[in-house]
Amino acid sequence: MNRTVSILGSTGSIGTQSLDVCEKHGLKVTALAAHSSVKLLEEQTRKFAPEYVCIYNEGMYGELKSRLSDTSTKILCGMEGLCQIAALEQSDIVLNSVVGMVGLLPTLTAINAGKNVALANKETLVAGGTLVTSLAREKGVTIYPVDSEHSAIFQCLQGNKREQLSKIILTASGGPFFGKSYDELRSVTKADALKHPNWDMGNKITIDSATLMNKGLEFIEAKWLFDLEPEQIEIVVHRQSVVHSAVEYNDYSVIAQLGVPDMKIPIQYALTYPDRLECPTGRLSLTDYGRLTFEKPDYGTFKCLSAAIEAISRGGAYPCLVNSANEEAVRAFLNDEISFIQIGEIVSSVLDEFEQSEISGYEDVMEADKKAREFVRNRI
Ligand code: MN3
Repeated sequence: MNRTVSILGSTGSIGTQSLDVCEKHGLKVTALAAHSSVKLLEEQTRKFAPEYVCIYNEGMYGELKSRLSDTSTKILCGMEGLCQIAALEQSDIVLNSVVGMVGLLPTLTAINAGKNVALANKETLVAGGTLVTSLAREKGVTIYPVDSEHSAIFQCLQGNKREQLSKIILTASGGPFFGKSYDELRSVTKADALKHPNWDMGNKITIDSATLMNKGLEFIEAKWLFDLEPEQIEIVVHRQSVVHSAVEYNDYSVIAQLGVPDMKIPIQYALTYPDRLECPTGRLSLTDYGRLTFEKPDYGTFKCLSAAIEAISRGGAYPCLVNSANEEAVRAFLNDEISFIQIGEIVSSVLDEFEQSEISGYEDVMEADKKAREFVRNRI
């Protein structure tokens, strides 16, 4: 396939799988960026020979430069490098799979440069939803969702009239603690939380899946991507992760997208849209599964989920505040500074702590982000 791609976050789980897709279908990789995994970034650079690479962690710039001194790849670093890669003239599509709020500025930069974006960085839309969607409309660029649920919805919208959509059904695996009571969650350890039943992902998103914050972030992401009211989004726990999400139209016809739980399918569709090419995941066998189940989420136990929905219903800076508070709380949990249930307590408390404020520019997002992180650090 004749398409040129830049990949931000190339050494992470989505990044490495994206490179597999590029290799399999002959997409040209023109730029790679990683946070701090110098060794893997070097390997990727040798294999794909991009024109540019960027290491976000500036302290590792020297090491990367010496490792790649025998190549012709140009080496960049920091946020400036990330943004330079996001706006490269020669790329047709920018895949953003950076972890966290850091991904927002590169997304805005790519859109501003008229690039289509394959978006795997959910914090981009959670924190800067208004900014990102209005800029994308203005620049006439498309955001292709990489997240499996949003890719499913995007796929279910193909060939139908958007204005006849009545709601979406966002499926959730329920994470490793589905069915547990709030009291039972008190004794959860880091090792328990890092085990996910269906998906193999990075640490941050695995914890977010255990707290169901991930589904809360996806709820907000869906609202922005598909221009929905919060009331039009229903979350359904579906333990098998086979139905990746569904949409309901005005005639109550429900269309779902199904597949094996493997991120390669949505990654590939985002990169090769509208083509559907062979994917190395293998076929879905419904009879191997036999039964698919659907249940309501437990909003009382999984406080992060209810907090995220409340945040987007209130609007303004609240989604950004809960997201940043969550990033800080997850970091603290992974550093053994707080317990599992404290993540939910901290994220919910942001809703009581902060007054309503509006987001009218990038600075407002940064300001809200800073305030939320300070608030969390002071509580730990
Ligand atoms: Mn997902």
